Amino acid sequence: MLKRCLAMHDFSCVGRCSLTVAIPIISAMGVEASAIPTSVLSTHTGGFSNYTYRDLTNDIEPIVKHIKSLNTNIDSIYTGYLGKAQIGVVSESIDLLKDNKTVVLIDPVMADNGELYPGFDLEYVQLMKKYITKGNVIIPNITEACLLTGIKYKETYDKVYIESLINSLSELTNSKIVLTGVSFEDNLIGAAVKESNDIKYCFTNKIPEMYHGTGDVFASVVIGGLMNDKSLLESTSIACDFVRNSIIETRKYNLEKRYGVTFEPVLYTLREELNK
Ligand code: PXL
Repeated sequence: MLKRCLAMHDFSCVGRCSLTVAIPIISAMGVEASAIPTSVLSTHTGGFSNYTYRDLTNDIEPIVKHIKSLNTNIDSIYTGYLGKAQIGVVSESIDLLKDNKTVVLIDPVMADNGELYPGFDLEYVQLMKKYITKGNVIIPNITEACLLTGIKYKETYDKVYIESLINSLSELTNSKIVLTGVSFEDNLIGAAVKESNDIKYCFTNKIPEMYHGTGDVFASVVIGGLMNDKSLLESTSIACDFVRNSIIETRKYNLEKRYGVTFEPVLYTLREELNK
């Protein structure tokens, strides 16, 4: 049977991120993408102003109850950007919908480049700290890992620093950890993966440009890989290369970075990677 992934994120109408990234990527990887939009924004909040915001918190529970009543398979649940008031109900939704085989991937979306995103505060960080214990896999970037562990954010670091972040995260949750945005050399970037006791790394060529939504692209590929029975390390490696390929593609069009990466023309590479 085709696997089904339930993605719970906001829906940003313009500016590729969250559900407009998760649904096509998960689908392209041969996995059914179901989705619960937790809010609707006209654009994401990074680099746009005057965006609209419709909170759908009160719709989540009835949607989840109906889905539950269908007794259908939910092979994975993937959550991303959430509002403060939503973490509780999303956490309860996971409890209701999952069984002992469901993979729960939590991306603790709240910060990047040493700073919280607009609208997030330290109270949110505390809620996220508790919420990540629900995950089988968590996928923070370095800034998010620092906020969760209380370790000071650094722009230049070594392996000891990265591994102390991961080990401190392991004290907060039993989940597997993918720490994104790790770079020890100018020309390479990737992720550190802790599946059991040891920490492994995946790297790809670094393209020195920051686009919006690449964290969502990355995590969507990871859950797609896992749903294709790839290991966490293999899925992370596919994600690293896919983000790089998407950025290379995007540069051809010279678009504003806030519109996200032009991943659509390279979606086919995911099938190739899965068939390897
Ligand atoms: O890409 C993460 C994300 C998702 N959704 C919204 C955002 C952001 C990051 O800023 O603003 C609405």
